[in-house]
Amino acid sequence: MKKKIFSSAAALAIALGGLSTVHADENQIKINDKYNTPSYIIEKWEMPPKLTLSKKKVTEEEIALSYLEYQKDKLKLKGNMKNHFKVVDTQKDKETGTSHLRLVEHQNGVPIYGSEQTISITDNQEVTAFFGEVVPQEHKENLDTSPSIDAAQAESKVNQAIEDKIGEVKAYDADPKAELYLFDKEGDFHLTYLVKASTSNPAPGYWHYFVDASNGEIIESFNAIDNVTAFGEGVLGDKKKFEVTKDNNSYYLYDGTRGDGIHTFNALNLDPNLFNLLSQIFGYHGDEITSNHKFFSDPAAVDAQAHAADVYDYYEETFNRDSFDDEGARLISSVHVGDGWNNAAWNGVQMMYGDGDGDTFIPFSGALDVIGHELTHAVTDRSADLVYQYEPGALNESFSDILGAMVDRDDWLMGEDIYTPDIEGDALRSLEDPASIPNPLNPEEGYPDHYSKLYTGELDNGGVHVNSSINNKAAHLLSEGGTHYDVEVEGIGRKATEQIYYRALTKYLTPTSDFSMMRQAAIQSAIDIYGENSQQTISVKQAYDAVGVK
Ligand code: TI3
Ligand code: ZN
Ligand code: CA
Repeated sequence: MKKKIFSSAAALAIALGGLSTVHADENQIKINDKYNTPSYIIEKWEMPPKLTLSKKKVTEEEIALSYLEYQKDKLKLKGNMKNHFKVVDTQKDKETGTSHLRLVEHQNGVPIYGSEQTISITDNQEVTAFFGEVVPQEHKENLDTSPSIDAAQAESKVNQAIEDKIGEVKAYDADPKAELYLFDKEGDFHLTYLVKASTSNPAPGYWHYFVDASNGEIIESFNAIDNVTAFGEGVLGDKKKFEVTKDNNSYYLYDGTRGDGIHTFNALNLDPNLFNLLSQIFGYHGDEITSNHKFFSDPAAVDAQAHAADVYDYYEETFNRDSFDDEGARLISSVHVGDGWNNAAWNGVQMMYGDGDGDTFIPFSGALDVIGHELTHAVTDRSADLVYQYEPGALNESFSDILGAMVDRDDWLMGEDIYTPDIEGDALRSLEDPASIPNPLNPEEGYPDHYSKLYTGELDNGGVHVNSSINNKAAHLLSEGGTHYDVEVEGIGRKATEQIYYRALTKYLTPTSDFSMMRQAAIQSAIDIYGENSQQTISVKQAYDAVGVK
């Protein structure tokens, strides 16, 4: 026995804790508030010699149980420690020779969920550390430990609950398995079946359900999917970080941390019309995009995933909206739609991105404002639901441009990042100066910036991508101010502007709303938020006067 000169604190520790080798300066103990039992004990403890007299070499499990016996008052337990603890794992540390045992506390043979302990034993059979949580005798001795329902009943209950949540599960990745646990729900122990189930379709999940074994009720559930941050290079060669999921040893582009998830697929250059059909009718999105490491090498996919998360966060932070349906709907994107397809779209179910021909466009997911634009189409579908032609259609496009520009933050151009890679500074559309961009329906002119210049033909569903510019210009004037066709507008900034348009879209407008209703909805929204006589309300009227909308 190695002895030291005891400090008074060590002497006290011995007086309280009984006999064993104690090194004063190294001893530490922490007691948890919940049960008043140790969270950790650091000390050096050897098994008393009388117990080691027999010829047989003692096992590590025996040492651990003797140690627990020695600490049983602190652990607030009675009886044989063999009935309270089961060793579930032993790992021997090659360098130090120390064995690390993992134990689970039991009552009447039923494990207590979360009540686990680790005990470290050196190669000369000294216990050096205890960590964990122990539920004292008095909290567990009267618990009912015989189930009234069986495992199969619990499993079918959970199967139903998962399908209610994510839809029909055709095949589980591994059969759901029920295990009996005592589960502490807000301070009360319940005898439960923990059912774990793994799914990849229709939604990825590693589901954990606790089913009360006395009545079959689900008392707790969560999705313990393994989320990790991955990396990649975007379309513009910039470094991106985004959330993915680990499945066995491969990673795939599913972010389970936002709403019901963000998931990106590869459409394998399928024709846009065919892909659209398969997507809408069969729920086909393309191939899963996987990687063996945390680096993803498809720039279009990297940006689709990262930008969808950015737009999700924008809606959540700016409008407290949980995805496009405000109920966390999953954001699904497919990249590589078509062969050099020069467009992007929301098809009512998901986002579709072309790769561009490389000349006029590069892959559309590379531009944050494009993703903002597309997801705003989804928001519009779930709110004002503006019909996609003529004036309501132009407003539909305009909301996508306005909020897309807001997500992108510091410019008033649309698609500048993916448009004509060889030409600097140009864009598909400009909210600030629509007339500076050639009108695709009439290349002699720029986009209209006043109601008197409304395109009245039938191309492009009645000019939805062209007439949108009239409302775009009003939004720009409202935010930044300026004089337009001799009408002066005082700017109220982006923050107030986005709130006014979002409110108009989600609270006032309807499928057939036209420009004049848009003006009134914006006024009404400004009054709601800022008051009748506010500058914001006055500025809305000035902005619509300036573009000739009454
Ligand atoms: S829906 C949206 C997608 C997008 C957003 C694309 C932002 C780029 C940037 C969109 O505006 N698409 C454009 C679009 O569909 N069209 C217009 C119509 C005709 C006009 C257009 C303008 C396309 C300029 C290409 C270039 C179309 O292609 O049918
Ligand atoms: Zn659009
Ligand atoms: Ca932009």
